[in-house]
Amino acid sequence: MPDGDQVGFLVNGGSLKQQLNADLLPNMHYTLTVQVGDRLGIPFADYSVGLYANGNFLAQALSADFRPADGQFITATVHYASPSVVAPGQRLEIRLKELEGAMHVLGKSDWI
Ligand SMILES: [Ca+2]
Repeated sequence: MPDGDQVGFLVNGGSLKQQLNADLLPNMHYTLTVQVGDRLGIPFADYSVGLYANGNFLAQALSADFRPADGQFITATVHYASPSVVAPGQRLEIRLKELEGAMHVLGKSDWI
């Protein structure tokens, strides 16, 4: 299992949310990395890893771009550059979502 401070397991259309202890700031470049694993011998379907602020979508990584091999992990990366002006008090949130049933996402997230 790769290093990280959050671990989750998704199956049958499940989703995970993690609200961060941080608000969206202007003129920032955010990088979120998530280790996504494909459980050995079990079919893998699609997932998304999204970054949100105050419930509003900012950026995401999709399984079309980051697809692990069977029994392996891959690092999915989400980048977001915030504009020069943002409304204050927008809490950042990570959403990890399985888009189809019959898959397993093992996610670990790290902020760089
Ligand atoms: Ca598999």
